[in-house]
Amino acid sequence: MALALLAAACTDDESRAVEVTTTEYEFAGIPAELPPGPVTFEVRNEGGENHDLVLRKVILERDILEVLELSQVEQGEYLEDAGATPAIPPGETGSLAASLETGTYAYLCLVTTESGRPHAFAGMRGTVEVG
Ligand SMILES: [Cu+2]
Repeated sequence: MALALLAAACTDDESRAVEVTTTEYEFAGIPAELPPGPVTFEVRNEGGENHDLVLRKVILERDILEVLELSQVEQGEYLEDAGATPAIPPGETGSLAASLETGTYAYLCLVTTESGRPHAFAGMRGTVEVG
């Protein structure tokens, strides 16, 4: 126990790493549950189009696709920005560091298809329970 506490105290800047891959149009590797604390999502784009990983904390529950149809201001009532990777080109990687708090997080890809809709609508979305 003492050892565990010591280890925890010494790992302030050592964040949990989650390896994520993106393809058209899905994320792989993001668990349904994560413990609170620092985490780094290492995202490798194995698809043929750009992708990103956007993380938002859920403030008020509502279907993510409905929320995405709202204005930016209205979206803020439901989701709080928790970080994002840049758009990642095919074959490349990007990372997203966040400090998770207890609650629900939504993740999604906001790169748009030719029709102008974010990839989230094509399936690149999900939630993580933190606690
Ligand atoms: Cu995408």
